Amino acid sequence: MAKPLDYESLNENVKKTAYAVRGELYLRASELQKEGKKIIFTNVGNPHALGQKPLTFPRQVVALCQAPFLLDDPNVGLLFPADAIARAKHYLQLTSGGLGAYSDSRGIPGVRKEVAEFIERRDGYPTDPELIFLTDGASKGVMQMLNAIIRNENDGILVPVPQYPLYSAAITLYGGSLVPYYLEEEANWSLDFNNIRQSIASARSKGITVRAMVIINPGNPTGQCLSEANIRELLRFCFLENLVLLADEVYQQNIYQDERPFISARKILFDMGPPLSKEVQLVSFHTVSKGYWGECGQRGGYFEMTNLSPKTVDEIYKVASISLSPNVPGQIFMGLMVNPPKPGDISYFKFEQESKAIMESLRKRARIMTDGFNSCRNVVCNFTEGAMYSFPQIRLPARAIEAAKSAGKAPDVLYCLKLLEATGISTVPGSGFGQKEGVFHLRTTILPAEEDMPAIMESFKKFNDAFMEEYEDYRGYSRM
Ligand code: DCS
Repeated sequence: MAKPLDYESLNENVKKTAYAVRGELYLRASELQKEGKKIIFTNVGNPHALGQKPLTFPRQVVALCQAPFLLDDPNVGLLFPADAIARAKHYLQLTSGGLGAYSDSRGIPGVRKEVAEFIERRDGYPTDPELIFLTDGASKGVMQMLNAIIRNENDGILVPVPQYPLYSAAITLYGGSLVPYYLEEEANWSLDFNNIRQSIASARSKGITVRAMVIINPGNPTGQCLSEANIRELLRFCFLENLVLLADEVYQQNIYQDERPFISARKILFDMGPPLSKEVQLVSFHTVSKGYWGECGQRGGYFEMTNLSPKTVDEIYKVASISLSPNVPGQIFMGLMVNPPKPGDISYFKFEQESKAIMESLRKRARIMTDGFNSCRNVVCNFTEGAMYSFPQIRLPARAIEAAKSAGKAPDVLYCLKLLEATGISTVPGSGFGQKEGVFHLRTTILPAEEDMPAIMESFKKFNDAFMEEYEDYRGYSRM
């Protein structure tokens, strides 16, 4: 008889869950690395792993919080600037026993207040710290909300395709149904409401109750920044269709063009006024993992809830309490991110200098990468307007598609595996994010060091053009 934790008797939802960012390509890359091959890990948006240096000020503050005895050292002022010392004392006072103690399950009240002040400065509308929960990265917040929404397999969540697989994975894990809506690649990955209406209608005809809609803005893996008009229409749509909007805004600092600055869904909702501003349920997510912080390993995040009833907030609090407390150092990083040094502070100049240098370099890298892809045979790529990724479409020759079929692999997986073997560049095949039938992509981050970028793109081009040479024949390509 199978034991409870034997593979055959595991929870089926666990077995069904797929997460491509650490999938087949990643495993093969790790193997090759063990064999001594140099791998360029562009499969995960993990900036520090690719050499990005941490910002000085937040690390000084957290170092002091972690080692509070340094604050009693008479030489502390020689090692740390006075504003970092003051801020460390501020956070230590907000905790009940320092970084080694659990906090409230929603996070430290004083940090939630700093987040609320940030949201008000950003949007021009106040919020209540009681509606903000701190989490271990945005991922945990997304999972908590999906868990609260999904009741059974007939509950549907509208998710953009291509999407970041956290959504597909968590929906499967909680036993709900993913209802895909396709982003329009030809229109720079924008939302097409006719298409969304069709998705909803088709789900309903199968007995699915569509309850929530996810947007990722700026987009992962697609890199687009949604226009204000698009988000307004989206909010109207959620209002009419009675959907809670889950706004994944973790890349709000990562903007590489000036035409469409980031505007939060929450600001647009309040700008629209009643009845929408009082009715549409919205949960917005943010993190310390992205932006010029890139502090992925610290696991800091928050979500903010708009138009949720106090009884619902209490239930979400109760469930958060099962995990006792989000990671406390992560909470302090969040406090620092939403409340960085201000003009006049001792650390302001250095902080500005460091953060601007990172942003300017990311902007250049976004350009080098998109231009590089567009210079390759049978590759087309929208400009990375925001976030951390490039998502080129690869027009695969019919013969390459056949070769993949006979190897029992998806065609884009075959392409990415060959790319990895030939160049060491570790990407994620588009099929891991979802894409239209018969169309192929790959995702790479724009995070390798700026000085390494031209060589990486050259090596990609060399591989791609040779691949096309090898597989092209008279029968044509996958469609655009
Ligand atoms: N939402 C989106 C859209 C993301 O891309 C990520 C991480 C998260 C949420 C969760 O991040 P944290 O839990 O760290 O806050 N992106 C992954 C990716 O695609 N590559 O690296 C990580």
